[in-house]
Amino acid sequence: MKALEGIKILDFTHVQSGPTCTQLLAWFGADVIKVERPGVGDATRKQLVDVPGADSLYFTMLNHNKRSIALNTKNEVGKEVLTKLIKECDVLVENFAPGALDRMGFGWETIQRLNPTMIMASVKGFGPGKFEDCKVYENVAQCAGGSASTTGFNDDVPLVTGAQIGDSGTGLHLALGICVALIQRQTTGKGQKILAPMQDGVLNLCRVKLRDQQRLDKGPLTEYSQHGKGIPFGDSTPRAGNDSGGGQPGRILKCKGWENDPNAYTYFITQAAVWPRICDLIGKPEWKEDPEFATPPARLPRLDLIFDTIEQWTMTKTKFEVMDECNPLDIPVGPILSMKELAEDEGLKKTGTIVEVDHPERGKYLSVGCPIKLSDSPVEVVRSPLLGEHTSEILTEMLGYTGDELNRIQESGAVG
Ligand code: CAO
Repeated sequence: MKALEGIKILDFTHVQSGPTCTQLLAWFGADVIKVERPGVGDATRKQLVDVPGADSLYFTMLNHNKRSIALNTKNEVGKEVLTKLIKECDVLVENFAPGALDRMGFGWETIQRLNPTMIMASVKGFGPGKFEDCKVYENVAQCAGGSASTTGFNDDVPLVTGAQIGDSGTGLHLALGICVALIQRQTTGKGQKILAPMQDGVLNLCRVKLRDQQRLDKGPLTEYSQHGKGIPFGDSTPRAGNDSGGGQPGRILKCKGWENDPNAYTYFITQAAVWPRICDLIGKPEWKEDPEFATPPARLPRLDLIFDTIEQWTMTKTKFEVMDECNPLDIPVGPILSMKELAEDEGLKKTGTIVEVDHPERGKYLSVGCPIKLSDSPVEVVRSPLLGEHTSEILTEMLGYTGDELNRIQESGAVG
């Protein structure tokens, strides 16, 4: 028994944001039916191809545990099949460009009329307003949601991050919206419309930066390195480099081997509670009592000196030795782990966060499994479907088409 067993999801998603959401729902046990254009499919199937002729990793890593029906929803027979699917399913998830579903003839009013209990969940780039008609990809959302203006160093250009907070982040937001709408439906008996705009999702994840924007009105952000360097603040939250976003100053520091290894670094947090232990560890016991270093406010203008001194110590250790020495002392540190190191991490493999999946076209590959662990709803990662792999079984077993009716649909060109 899985948490979402019995829930049928009509999955009109493509690229990354929507598929992230429906993959999670599939992992929690929902029957996710991915609707794709016959002969074409989700554009990512053929993007960044590494094995000629096979579905790309981009596609396979975002579409596990789903079924695929190849259906032309702009063709009359295709619309007939889609109408049946809408009546049959609990949730429709989509991340088309604004207006695409209306142009297809399946806007919210139509869906509600066909199935009043259906939940319709959408990712769009922007919510209602002047940008609502824009197409949006990951980095546009990172820029428009406040992430890029606050990422990077204050003397350099804005930066986008490697974490796909616009796409996968919004997919997560949407999945939560769907789960709570399913709970609300148990009381109301009605479906509802859910919108997760990517700009809003990114801004939600940048909440602490809006916090700092308002603190800035009251004076300089003293925990930012630029304060210690004497660089004046402007009128908006600046880029904070590798400063920690909270009240405990932190930095990325070099470790042994940094000259040749781009990831021989550690994150080091000078948490106030363990300051005396940090002083002993780095050979500066006198800083424990020195009024210039003993308290957090006294340390703020001296963070460069403090972290330079800590770095003299971390440079004598590998990033893992830093962890080994700091963890028993409760000093929060974190090694900068490369993708190679994560892919080889036995602990992550054991918990199912890194999984090996076998695929008929491409063979074995690694993927990120479900990062949310439910004790009563275990996840087995199943390979992504080939385009239209489940068309026949969905038409017959789920929609009940047989005989002449089935032949008519199959011969119409609406399915593949
Ligand atoms: N049968 C027939 N037609 C289909 C179909 C099917 N099964 N599935 C999709 N289509 C059609 C759509 O109806 C649409 O047609 P119209 O433009 O004529 O209405 C067309 O395919 C293309 O859809 P699209 O506009 O969504 O796709 P795109 O490649 O042009 O744009 C994207 C992609 C991501 C920019 C856009 O979908 C978007 O802005 N989505 C919302 C925001 C979002 O999710 N962005 C993140 C994507 S991940 O980085």
